[in-house]
Amino acid sequence: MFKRILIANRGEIALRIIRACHELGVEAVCVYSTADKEAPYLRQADRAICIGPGPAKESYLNISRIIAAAEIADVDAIHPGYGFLSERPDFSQACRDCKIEFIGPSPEAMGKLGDKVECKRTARAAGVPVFPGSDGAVEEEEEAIRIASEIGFPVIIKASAGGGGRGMRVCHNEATLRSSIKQAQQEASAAFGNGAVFIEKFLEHARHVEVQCLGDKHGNAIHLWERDCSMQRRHQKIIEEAPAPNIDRTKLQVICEGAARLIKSVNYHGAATCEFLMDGKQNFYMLEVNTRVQVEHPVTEMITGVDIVKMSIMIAAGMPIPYKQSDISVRGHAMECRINAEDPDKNFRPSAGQIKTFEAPGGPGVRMDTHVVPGYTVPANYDSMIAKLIVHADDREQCISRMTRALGELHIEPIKTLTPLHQRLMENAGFREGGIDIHYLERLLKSLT
Ligand code: MV4
Repeated sequence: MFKRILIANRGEIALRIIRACHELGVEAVCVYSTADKEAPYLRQADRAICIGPGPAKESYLNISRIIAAAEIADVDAIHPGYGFLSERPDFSQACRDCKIEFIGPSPEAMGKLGDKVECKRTARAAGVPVFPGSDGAVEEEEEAIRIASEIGFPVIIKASAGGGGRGMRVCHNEATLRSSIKQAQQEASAAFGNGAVFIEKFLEHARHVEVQCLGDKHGNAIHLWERDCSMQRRHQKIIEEAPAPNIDRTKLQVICEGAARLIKSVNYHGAATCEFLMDGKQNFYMLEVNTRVQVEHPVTEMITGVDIVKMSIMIAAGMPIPYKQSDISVRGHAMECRINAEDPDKNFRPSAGQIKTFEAPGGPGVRMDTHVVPGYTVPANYDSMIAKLIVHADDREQCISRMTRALGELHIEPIKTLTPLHQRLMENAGFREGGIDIHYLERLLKSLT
């Protein structure tokens, strides 16, 4: 096992990784920007090193400063968490060049899965279903028209280097497709330094189901079943749950096994998530692979009992995954509400400032992942997520009751948070029936104004 790890992140995930380190008997070194210098989680670390000012580009996104801190602290490995540098092959490569273990995939595996065209090709080869569309990148207008006439409208143009909803265009007819293709290439080139775009069938009403996977350095790959993340707004998930409600388990098993096969086929090391869309007939199509630990990993931890962050560290240290696929069973139901410092009544405007009252819920089946304490000031520089409230119960109905109870115990003042929205959603009939799609929340919010 490593002696010392540097955590190239901040906030709740930095604290989550500190905790995993300490349970493994590993020292945790945090880096921080001046905007985070008073953050109390830094005192849980064995050492904290300032790497620059508040703007992320000058601190949490600055590879040379983070590597310098890693050299000064003499760490064996770096955990990137999520966001920031976590999906950057050049960061994984910089760690390799400095003989520091990157806790996550190799730059090669990351690059292969991060490129959507390449990822789709790899998925197809592994027998994982993807949307019908172009075989690779689309160069010419005529080629795009030919493919669209084969698969039928609507189609979606996506940037191969895009992801998380960036660089996409939906086309409902030949005229818009013709006028969009060159624009999409130019936009992708400007935004990602890679103008490659591809086309696939566009699915109007879909659920977002993703599969948690782990791969180790001994050729083992397993899945930890799925999560449903359909409750989202502008590509920001706000509620995630596991198992995904009202889906045939046999079908899910096929998809989960496919996801594990895919990450095995690229010799993947660490935690990965394969994202799928599901249509109204329970057909699945893979979208992309996230090559990191995700925000919503706790819901999977609650239903499987597997510590995903600990696993990511053990795998990087060269240890085999201590589970066979048949060891992974699902117990009960788990749900996560993201507590963002945003005002849901003011178009989700960020609500930064000092938190005076912070009372966290507790009791059976309740987990609160947060770095916030009373008196904490939410910096304006970063993501607005300040806590994740995760609950676990025997079934979905009891899980919703437990979440309702826990939300009632959560008091954060005077800043605004998503808490009242979550309380309404727990009472919402459509949500309670478990049949929501990726546009549900936006439709609901529109109907309320
Ligand atoms: C799609 C799609 C419909 N059809 N692809 C958005 C994020 C990126 N991962 C891919 N995305 C989508 N791809 C096809 N062929 C709809 C979306 C999409 C979406 C997907 C997951 C979660 C939320 C979403 C919100 C809008 C659009």
